Amino acid sequence: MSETLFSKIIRREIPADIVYEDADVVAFRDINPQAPRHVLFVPRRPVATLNDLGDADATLIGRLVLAATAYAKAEGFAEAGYRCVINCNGDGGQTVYHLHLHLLGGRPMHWPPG
Ligand code: IU
Repeated sequence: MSETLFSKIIRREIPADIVYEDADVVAFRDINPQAPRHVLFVPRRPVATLNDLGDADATLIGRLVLAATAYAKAEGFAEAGYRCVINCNGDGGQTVYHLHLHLLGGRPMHWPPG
C-alpha cells in the first residue's frame, strides 16, 4: 500500500495531538472532530483496511479496541458511553487507507449513522 499521512504522524514527522501510544498502537485527536471527544487509534503497522486483516492480526485488532476502551475509562467518559467506528472502503466512508478506529464520545450518539 502507498503510505498515508498517518505513517508520518506515527513517526512524528508531522504534528498531531498524540494522546496515547504503545508498542503496537498510536492514538491522536482527530483533526476534524465529530464529537467533543474524537480520537483515532491507529496500528503502527500500516494495514490499509479491515479487509486486509487475517487470523494473524487478531491480537493487533484486539489491542486497538482495548487501547480505545482503556482511554475512554481513563478519561472518564466510559460510563456515559461512547462509540467505536472503523470505516472500510468507499461505501464505509473510509478516506485514509491506514486502518484506524474512531473513538467518539462526550455527547449522545444517534442511530442509525449516516
Ligand atoms: P475515515 O474513517 O478514513 O473517513 O477517517 C479519517 C479521519 O482522519 C477523519 O476523521 C479525518 O478528520 C482524520 N484525519 C486526521 O485526524 N488527521 C489527518 O492528518 C488526516 C485525517 I489526512
